[in-house]
Amino acid sequence: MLTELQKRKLMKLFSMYDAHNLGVLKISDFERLAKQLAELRGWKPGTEPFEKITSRYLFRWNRMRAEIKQTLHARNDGQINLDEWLTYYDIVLNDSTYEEELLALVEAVFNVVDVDESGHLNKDEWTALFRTYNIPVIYVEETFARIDRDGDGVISKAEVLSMIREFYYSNDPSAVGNYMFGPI
Ligand SMILES: [Ca+2]
Ligand SMILES: [Ca+2]
Repeated sequence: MLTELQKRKLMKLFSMYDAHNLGVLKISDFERLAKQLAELRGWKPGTEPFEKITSRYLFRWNRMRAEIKQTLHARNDGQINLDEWLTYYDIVLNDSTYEEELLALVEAVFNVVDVDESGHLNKDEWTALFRTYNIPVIYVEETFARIDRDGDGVISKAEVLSMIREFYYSNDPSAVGNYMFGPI
């Protein structure tokens, strides 16, 4: 069972996907996120990197739809509502075999957002991530400072992966990763 803290965080994540504030997610939300990420690099539809990041988001969409259908016996209405979203995460966060899959998307996103391919994210890149995911940029400064654990002024992939693990899994209200995308 998801804890209340986990639910808060997953609601935040849902809102990051729900760019048009409709309360339901559609495949177009997943496609749009991939497209906006590709635009950070100037990748056009039909190019290999564009199709690669898009296929990762479509894989996640299809995975969610399949789990929801199987668990809730929900008919395929082409949408994912909040209850279904939480049901999906209740399944995958309690199955350790999914951890690698969850983190694979994070790593792929990191690599796209690392526009100058320096191997880490600077504040401009972190800001671009927030814009892409519909997170108010007023939270850039405080989240950046918290996630930059070693204080070297940039966010490493290791820092992101350890924080996102806390975001998904931690039940400790004081865990820094809870707030990696701003208040929950
Ligand atoms: Ca960079
Ligand atoms: Ca750092």
